[in-house]
Amino acid sequence: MITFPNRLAVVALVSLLFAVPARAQEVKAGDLVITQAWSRATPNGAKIAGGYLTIENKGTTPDRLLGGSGDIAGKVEVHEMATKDGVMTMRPLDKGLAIEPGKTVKLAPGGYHLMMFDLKGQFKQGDKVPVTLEFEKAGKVTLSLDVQGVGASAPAGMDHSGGHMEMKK
Ligand SMILES: [Cu+2]
Repeated sequence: MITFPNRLAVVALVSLLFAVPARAQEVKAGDLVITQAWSRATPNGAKIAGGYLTIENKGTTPDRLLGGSGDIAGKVEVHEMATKDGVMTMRPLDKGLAIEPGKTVKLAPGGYHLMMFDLKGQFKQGDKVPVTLEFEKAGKVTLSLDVQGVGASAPAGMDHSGGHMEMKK
């Protein structure tokens, strides 16, 4: 016979197993709708990680993603990545990333991304890492990044710890 608390434990375990990748979080901030916020598991001792998300501007005025913050990182910046002369380069967007009205901007591996520096701990698959984003108009928005596996959606050689990366100031 299964007692009630045990049954609860089984239900909790099952929902934990199946809930991780399935339910995409949707966060609204003013006219902005943010979905698919995720990151990747980091190697032990890693000090940097990328963060990815999709931002839709349903309003009629432009907004800008200026940066972010979080307890998990000493610093959170908005970066742009591009290939120049066969070398992957990335640079911080000092003026932020424009989110034009009626448009959807995707931060994804190989393009725009959040860059988290000075990590306070390891990201493990299944973790939900809270970060606070700062927009020029929508203000501060807290959401959590769903941590995926180490190689998730990453084209080869595009991770930040790779040897082909150059930091541009
Ligand atoms: Cu970067």
